[in-house]
Amino acid sequence: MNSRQRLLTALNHQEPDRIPFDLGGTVLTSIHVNAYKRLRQYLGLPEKDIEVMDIFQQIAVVDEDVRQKLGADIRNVAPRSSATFKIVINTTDLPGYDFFHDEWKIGWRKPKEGGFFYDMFDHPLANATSINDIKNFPWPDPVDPARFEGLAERARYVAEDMGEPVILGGLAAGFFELTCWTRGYGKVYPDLVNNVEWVTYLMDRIIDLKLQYWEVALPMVGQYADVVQEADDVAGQFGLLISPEVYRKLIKPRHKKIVDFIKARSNARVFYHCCGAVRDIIPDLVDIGFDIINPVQVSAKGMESKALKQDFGRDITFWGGLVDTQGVFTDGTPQQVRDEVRRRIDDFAPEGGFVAATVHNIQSNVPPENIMAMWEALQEYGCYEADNAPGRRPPDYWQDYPEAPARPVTFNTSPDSMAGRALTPEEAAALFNEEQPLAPVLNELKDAIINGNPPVALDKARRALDAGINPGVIISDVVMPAMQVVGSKFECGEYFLPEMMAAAIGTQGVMKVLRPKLIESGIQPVAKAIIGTVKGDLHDIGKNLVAMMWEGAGFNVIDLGPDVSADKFIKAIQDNQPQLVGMSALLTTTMPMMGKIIRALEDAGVRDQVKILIGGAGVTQAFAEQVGADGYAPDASAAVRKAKELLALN
Ligand code: B1M
Repeated sequence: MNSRQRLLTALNHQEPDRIPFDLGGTVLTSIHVNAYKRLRQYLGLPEKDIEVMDIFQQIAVVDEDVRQKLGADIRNVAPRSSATFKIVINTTDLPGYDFFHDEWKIGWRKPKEGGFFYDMFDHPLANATSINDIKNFPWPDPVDPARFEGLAERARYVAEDMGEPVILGGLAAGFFELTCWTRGYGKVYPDLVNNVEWVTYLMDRIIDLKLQYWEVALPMVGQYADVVQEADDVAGQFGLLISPEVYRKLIKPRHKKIVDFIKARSNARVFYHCCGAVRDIIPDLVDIGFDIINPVQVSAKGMESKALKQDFGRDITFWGGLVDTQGVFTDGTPQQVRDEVRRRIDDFAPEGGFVAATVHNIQSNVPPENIMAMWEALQEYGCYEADNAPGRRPPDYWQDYPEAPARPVTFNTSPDSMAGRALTPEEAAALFNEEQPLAPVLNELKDAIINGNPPVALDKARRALDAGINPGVIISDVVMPAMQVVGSKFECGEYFLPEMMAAAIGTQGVMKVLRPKLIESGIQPVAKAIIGTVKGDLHDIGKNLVAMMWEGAGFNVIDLGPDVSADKFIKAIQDNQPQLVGMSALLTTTMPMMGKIIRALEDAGVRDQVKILIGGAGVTQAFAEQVGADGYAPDASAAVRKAKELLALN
């Protein structure tokens, strides 16, 4: 069986000779250049200049010698937008960073020191307001012939001469991702609540470009297109980022439009990449016509491999999930990696419908020993023709492995970390004193905050001040309880990211108006806090939410932004004398930076002046203890309770 037959058999939900293996076949299943260099050394392969497959993620092109040694089945033949656009890296004009703008005018930067990736810092439509701003934007040409140069011949060569499958990439990223990248995450989520017409116009403009691209690419590759790639991250560690209802109303019909368009022009299977806890909408993905789901983030909530296979294994192929890059792959022993791989194979592989790949790209901190442990376990247990094939193992099979952990990945939902418990929405609503009803303007302010309408919230706050209402009363009787209602709705799954962010942005605007008045009347904030996402890490959505929730709880918050070094934290403490320091990190590669920053605060003699609270997707209570933080909170609402507990403010 050649690689193409192997993959097609698996996609038909039948068992090939062995599980198809993907390393470097897509920009979502590859390996960071640092980990790749170490892997080559470990394999005894000659040193060479590493070709970068994707400049943003700094992942490597997996060379022929490694492909041969490891038997990789999938090869990247996608035309890439950057192929037609000359990236010019500016090394001088942004202190501390190298940067460039891509053909969508999105700005990307990489820290000069210790940077692993290029990250977005400039969103060209961040300040756009009208439909004309979208119409007049200089969009890239999706059918620029340079994009397609040599594509048909390469596809033929890969399929016929190499006997490998052809995976055709789309135009840049998914339509929702491109919406977020051009507009900015911090704007798009609230737009989904209070700027729907505008933001869906933007989505549809981007979809037009994507369809124009597919219109040319699909017939060009023709019968050789085995799989085409689409992607849109709509989930985080604990669940969807947007509610299933909003997904079904705004995103699903647009995904369907794209998939229908592709399927009307090709027999290719459609691969859909979405990180995180996506289980709740897998039936929708099947309904849309997606054939494959990636990266199958098995450590996220509800993504347990056995249950996923049981519930959806007949309808969709799992491409990923072999070993979790957030868990044992980085920190575990090779034996733990082997155990996890064996377990995932047993869960996902029976009856085909499984392509072995790590959960997302192999990150820079994964040791080569663990990569090879993964590969060896795949060789040992991933052969369908062997006696011990997945699905045909003896019943006492796991007993051979007393050390095999039931759940090899630590999950960041430790109840110990919670300061008290979240209020129910009813309890939170009862914070508004029913016996002393609020003045009408305050009632309207409350509703505007809870319903995520920032302009109305701002207007009502100004009117309340004009009516002579004390700013301290506005905060204590309206803003703080309103944000508690919002927080409790978020924690119990009634609110998702868009609703929460819209409410928090409203509160931020209100606080901006109230703060000078508070100072004038001598009212002190509850406490002063500084917060930042640690150096090397650009994930700031969660950190922003924590900052905004703290503001809503009456804290004076100084937000240092993402990519914050120890020196910057120390200076901010010295300059501002806060009682609380918040740190956020979402990457296993940047989590250790939290410990380093705490050591630096100790060395600078400022550690004892502050309480330190940490959080982020992979962070756990145990990790917080290990690095010497004072507390951990799993979400923004809990971060308010924990902060108050640490500062004894209740
Ligand atoms: Co990235 N990414 N990402 N990403 N991304 C993750 C984190 C990942 C888990 C996805 C995966 O593996 N499937 C993975 C990390 C794996 C690992 O660590 N081993 C990952 C990776 C690998 C990467 C890149 C390397 C690129 C890549 O290969 N894909 C790259 C790195 C960039 C960098 O930081 N240098 C990258 C880039 C990006 C985007 C730019 C595309 C985008 C970020 C946009 C932005 O933030 N401006 C992005 C996104 C969106 C995600 C996922 C899909 C969602 C993260 C998110 O925003 N969640 C994520 C998948 C996942 O989380 N499982 C993923 C919503 C947010 C509200 O939740 O941030 O967890 P969260 O915050 C929560 C809590 O954690 C907590 O409260 C918040 C609100 O309730 N919390 C705190 C957070 N901070 C806190 C601080 C506190 C207390 C609580 O006290 C101070």
